[in-house]
Amino acid sequence: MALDITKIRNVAVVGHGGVGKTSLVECMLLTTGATTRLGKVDDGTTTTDFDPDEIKRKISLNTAVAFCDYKGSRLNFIDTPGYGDFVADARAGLRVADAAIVVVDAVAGVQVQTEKVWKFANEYALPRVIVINRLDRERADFFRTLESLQKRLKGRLAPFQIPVGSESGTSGVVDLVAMKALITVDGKVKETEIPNDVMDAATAHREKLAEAAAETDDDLLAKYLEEGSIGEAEMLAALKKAVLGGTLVPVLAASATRGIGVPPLLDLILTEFPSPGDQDAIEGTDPRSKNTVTRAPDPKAPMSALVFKTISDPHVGKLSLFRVYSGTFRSDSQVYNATRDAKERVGHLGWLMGKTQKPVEALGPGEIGVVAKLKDTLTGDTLCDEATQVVLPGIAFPEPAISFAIQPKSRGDEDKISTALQRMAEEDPTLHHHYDPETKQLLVSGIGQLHVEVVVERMKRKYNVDVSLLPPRIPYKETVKGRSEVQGKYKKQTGGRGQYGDTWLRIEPLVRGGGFEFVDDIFGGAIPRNFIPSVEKGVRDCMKRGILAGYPVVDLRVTLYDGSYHDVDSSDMAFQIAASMGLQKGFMEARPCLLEPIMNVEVTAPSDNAGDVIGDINGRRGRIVGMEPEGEVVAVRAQVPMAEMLTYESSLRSMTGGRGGYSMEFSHYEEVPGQLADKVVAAVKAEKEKQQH
Ligand SMILES: Nc1nc2c(ncn2[C@@H]2O[C@H](COP(=O)(O)OP(=O)(O)OP(=O)(O)O)[C@@H](O)[C@H]2O)c(=O)[nH]1
Ligand SMILES: [Mg+2]
Repeated sequence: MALDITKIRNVAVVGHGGVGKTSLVECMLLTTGATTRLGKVDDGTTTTDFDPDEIKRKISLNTAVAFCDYKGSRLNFIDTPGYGDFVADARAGLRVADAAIVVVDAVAGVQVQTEKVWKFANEYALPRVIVINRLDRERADFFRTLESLQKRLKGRLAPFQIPVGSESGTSGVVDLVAMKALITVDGKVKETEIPNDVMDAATAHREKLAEAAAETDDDLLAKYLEEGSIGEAEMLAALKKAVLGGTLVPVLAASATRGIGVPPLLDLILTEFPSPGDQDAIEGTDPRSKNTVTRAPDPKAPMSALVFKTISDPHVGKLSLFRVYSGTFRSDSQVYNATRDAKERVGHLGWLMGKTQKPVEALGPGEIGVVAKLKDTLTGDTLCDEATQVVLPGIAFPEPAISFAIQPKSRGDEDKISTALQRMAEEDPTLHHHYDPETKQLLVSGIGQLHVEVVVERMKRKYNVDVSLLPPRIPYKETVKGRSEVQGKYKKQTGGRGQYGDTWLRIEPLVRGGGFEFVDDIFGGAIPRNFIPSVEKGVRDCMKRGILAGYPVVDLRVTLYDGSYHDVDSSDMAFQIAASMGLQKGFMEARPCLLEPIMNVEVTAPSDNAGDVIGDINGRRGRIVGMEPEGEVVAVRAQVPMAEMLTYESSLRSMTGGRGGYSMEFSHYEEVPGQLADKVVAAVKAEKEKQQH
């Protein structure tokens, strides 16, 4: 039997890195009796940070799901990573949730990723609650943080609780709806009267909450103005409407590691957050007719489910985490992957408790589950009945921003590496890889340096291949700024048949991005027609190999305007060699130069660091093209040579105390300034000589 849809809550836990999301989920699991002891991130014992890489680094790298049963309802928690490199997972988690818990740190307040996940939650119009966590820390301040939240996040915020005590003396919270204190002693929560020292603050904030509730409804407002108060039940109902409509965001106080503030959070999830049954039917596309179709959250509707996470493990195989949107998904059945037009055999379905699966016969609408060993299914795919097909809106993933070359530590591991990368890319849509024939390197691209480092570690642990990470070879290109006219002549007389080819070439630059043009300007048969393609081939091959420093030549026009031949000794090969010799000579006479890739870079940093960020970009030969203040954060847009961005991640981290973030993408090619170009050329020569010895 599938669960009762009105008794399900799917909640994504999101926020900046290290604010206590995983710890909060852990505490909710213990409080509801789903677990019997409180796991700790620092000991590597939490339910949702089970991956060995997570345990080692003490941060979440993947979305994980855990559930509990609380007061007769099923709560599914989607614990998402907070670090910028893994934010795609947070977005996918929000996509399948019906509501979000946005966790912020009581010292740091709003941070870069807080704003990012806030925007994602807006995109999916999710009701949400903010939890100000880590209140027991030194310098933690609930009210100051609340103020900064109010300034930076758009939306009306209202505390539903305020803390009792401060910093290490934080002992509990005041519930402003019931006007009671919940004090935590030895991990157990006791209901008491409101202590005197927080009474004034409690009364003032209760007043504000009552106002916020009253303002949702004209009748209620009239009553409030007349009587000066409204009852608890009325107030909760009014607040629920505002929370569901997204016009009000409750703010709660917590210390996840001390078990403070958690029971009221659980109650709020039950009373204020929607169940999947409250959602409208989801819209999708019928892949055959291309018509828009809808799927209602009804167990009798045709089945549809969206895969939001794939975990691949060499031992267990592939696990697909999904949410059912309509109908009933059954174990031991066959489903249809409408995104890829593929049938899938389904074995056992399960509920997820971190890494543990609890087998279940069937999953109804709104449920979150896992299935093992689907053949073709990837993250973002829709599974449905084959007879009633639908493709649900997928999940948008960010493009990689940084690339590294990787090199096997032992010879012959190349095949293992590509298998490993293939598998890892299946579970991580933000991981790309390709072989670059220009630099002869295998490139791995990801969202940031940490992302790629984690990939390399995972490759070693899961697939048993050890690779080293090289800084990527910058894909420079070569071109000319001037013109030249040269003779390329190849003549050889050794014993029997000789070799003879003779060409005259004109070399000119094309506009940036102009590529290559070959012009045949031979009149009167100076070179027979059948050898002209040989000349072009000789030129092209030589351009591919590079002349100045071994980088491909671009933006060039080569005109063949004269030459001579020999009846017996001329051949295809002789003309190829002659043309290549001519180009090499002519290229060097036409003011050759190097081109480098320029990137569009967008940095977000706290306004206080704007000066440092801009100074640093200037120091990297960057051009600032725009700057927009966004609250206390500033967004700086710039164009910077790729060669200067290789170490940016760690510089930005230290400049901004970890609060800055950036993204970049390729823009165009530009000439490398003379002195730097000389250095690049010299380095290539040195490398070549080293290889020859
Ligand atoms: N003092 C204190 N420490 C906390 C609290 N909550 C979490 N921590 C600690 O803060 C650190 C980060 O906690 P996590 O639960 O891993 O935070 P997270 O938000 O899941 O981090 P990521 O998933 O990596 O983004 C750990 O060392 C926790 O023990 C709290 O309420 N008080
Ligand atoms: Mg975490």
